[in-house]
Amino acid sequence: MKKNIYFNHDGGVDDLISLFLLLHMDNVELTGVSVIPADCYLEPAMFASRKIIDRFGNGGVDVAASNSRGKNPFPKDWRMHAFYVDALPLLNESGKVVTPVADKPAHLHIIDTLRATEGKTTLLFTGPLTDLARALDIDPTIEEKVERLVWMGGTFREAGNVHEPEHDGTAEWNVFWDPEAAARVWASGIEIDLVALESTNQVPLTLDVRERWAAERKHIGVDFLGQCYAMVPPLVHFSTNSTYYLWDVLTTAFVGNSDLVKVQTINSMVITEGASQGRTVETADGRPVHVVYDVNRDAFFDYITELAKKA
Ligand code: AGV
Ligand code: CA
Repeated sequence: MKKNIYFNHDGGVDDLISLFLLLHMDNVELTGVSVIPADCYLEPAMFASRKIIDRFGNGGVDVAASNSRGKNPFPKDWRMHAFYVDALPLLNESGKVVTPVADKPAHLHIIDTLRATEGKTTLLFTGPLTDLARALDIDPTIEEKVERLVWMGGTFREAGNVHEPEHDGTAEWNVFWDPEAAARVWASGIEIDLVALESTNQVPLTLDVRERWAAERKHIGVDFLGQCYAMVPPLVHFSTNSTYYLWDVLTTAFVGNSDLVKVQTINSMVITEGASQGRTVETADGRPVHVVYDVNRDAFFDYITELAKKA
């Protein structure tokens, strides 16, 4: 049986690769896609998403643009990545874009798509939760149509990945961009699976991975992985602020194959104010979230590379 998946992403290299991989999972029925301009610019991320669906999908899915705005903006350098993916010759060979833009903004598209889909849907979010928070405010009854939320976000470690003035470094970026949105979703009854930095730290982009994709580039999908991951900095000597991990790709792989990881339930809350805003913390009376804290790295890279070979 296929699982219904609705995918909301924010146009980073790993967000767009996630979309590509979802289109190749036998056990996934992709019901809708939306793009939020958090770690991207909206136009190139919309075009890249539609072109990826054109090239690798088989129709029937549209892409909604978000009009949500965050509290703490992403660095411009990172937001530029969507332009590079959108410009890849592989995605522009046909000279046209067929996949339609939805006639509603993302948060309303979520409501409509959940309602129009038979049964329940798993929400896969690889950017901030703003569109889901807004959807819940407008129509809280959509909760009954949600199987669970799988989110790339948060960490329960001392060290997050936000290195910004006026912040203490304890937050993960997708929470930090809009902490109130995360708190709103925490206040809902939706089951949450959190692919946190605990596990994504174990899947940095490294040179051996790049070399593997280069060696297997005769497969067009593996070449696509290699071309995309040529745009972002790998981990070589030590991790810097710009070092790239396969954050969202791990989250998406978890949707396709939960055997790759280990999960633990933690009661938690989201800090929305002050120097730790965007931090997720464990508290005894907090709401339970299922935290992916460990991954079989080799099995993960094998899984995504094999998926890419289906392209
Ligand atoms: O915090 C990880 C999230 C993921 O959804 N994003 C990137 C992934 O798409 C933000 C981010 C943190 N560090 C980054 C990020 C970096 N060095 N480059 C680009 N984006
Ligand atoms: Ca992302």
